Amino acid sequence: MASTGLLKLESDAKIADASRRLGMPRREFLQFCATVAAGLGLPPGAEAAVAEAVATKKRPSVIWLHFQECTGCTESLLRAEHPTLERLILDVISLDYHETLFAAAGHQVEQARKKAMADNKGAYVLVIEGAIPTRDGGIYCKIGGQTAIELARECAADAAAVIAIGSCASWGGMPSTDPNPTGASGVAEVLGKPVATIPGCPPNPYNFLSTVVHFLTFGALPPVDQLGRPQFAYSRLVHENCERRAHFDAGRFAMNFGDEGHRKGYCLYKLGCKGPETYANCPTILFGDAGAGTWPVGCGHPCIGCTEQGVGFTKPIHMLAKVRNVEPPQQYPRIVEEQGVGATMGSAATLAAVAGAAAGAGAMVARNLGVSHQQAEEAERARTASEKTEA
Ligand code: FSX
Ligand code: SF4
Ligand code: F3S
Repeated sequence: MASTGLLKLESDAKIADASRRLGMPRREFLQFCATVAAGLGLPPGAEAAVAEAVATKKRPSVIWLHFQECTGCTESLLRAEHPTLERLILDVISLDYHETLFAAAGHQVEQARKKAMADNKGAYVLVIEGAIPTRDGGIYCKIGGQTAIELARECAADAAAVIAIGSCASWGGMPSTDPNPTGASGVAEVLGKPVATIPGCPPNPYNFLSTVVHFLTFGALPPVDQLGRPQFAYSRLVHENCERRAHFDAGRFAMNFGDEGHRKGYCLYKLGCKGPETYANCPTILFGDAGAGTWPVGCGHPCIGCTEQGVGFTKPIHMLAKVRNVEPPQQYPRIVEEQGVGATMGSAATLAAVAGAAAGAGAMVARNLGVSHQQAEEAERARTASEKTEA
């Protein structure tokens, strides 16, 4: 436990109640709050405020609309490997309307939405998943007789905050791919006002949870960039924190899927990795709490730029990325790294708490190269030798 504020809370009755409600040990609950606070880039001490807010504040009512999408955003929230995440998400919010998760259907559900909106007028959070078709009067997506345009406008009118979750809702995403027959558009464009966006296809559930926890703790959404993306999650290029970055700098590239460089974990730039022009914290926080390597590049696939308008679903996968802020060097230094362990949300929290890191603390965690070039060579030699022995 890194902070004295959290240590004091360990024996607090409110925290005990919240831990019981969530079915997790108190310490785990507090550590998770510290992790979220660090991921948000909050200053030291804020983790106690986050824990108190999650434990005691009235859960904000959330109206969740689905338009043009694959429901992957919802699936990624609910299918997280670690049960804590989905439990926390469902505990910190009161999900009063969600078409996928509601057991009821039809008029009953529409009434539930209207009631939640009336009961929480001006205080509910509207989450929109999916793009909004705008062509031909918006007829390509209708729910309960209303177009997605009408529903989005009606529900946004009395919302305290609007969050566009996923790339579809953020900027059109996959449904807006050329020639975009339905005129699929992002939420901000249709509402004509800025909204918070959490792009990604699907987006990382931690980024949604952290955004909601910020709202719960401070009554406002976290600071965002000019595209509405929370700065704590989208201020760094994937390329800046990628575990294969040392290979990029040293000029070691996979040239084909399955070739020697690919098997050794070399940089995927020449296979079309869009990490150098995509802003997201994927390599820092990973996906699904399932351990090291659980993100696209970690699994050996180039980043397709799923968070980035103009890159994901627009640029062909094999096309070389524009290297935004670091040009490839003319000469490559020899780099020999120690074996790294990789950063997790937990280690980001510890680092932030110890160092008192400010904005983007989570994203600033530089990951060591998991396996150095030398070690990769040795592993390859050992693998070849054992294959020969088996044969
Ligand atoms: Fe799918 Fe969501 Fe992609 Fe879109 O995520 S994972 S198509 S961003 O709106 O459901
Ligand atoms: Fe990682 Fe892709 Fe950058 Fe290579 S190009 S270092 S694989 S983000
Ligand atoms: Fe998407 Fe690239 Fe992250 S494809 S999930 S932004 S690594």
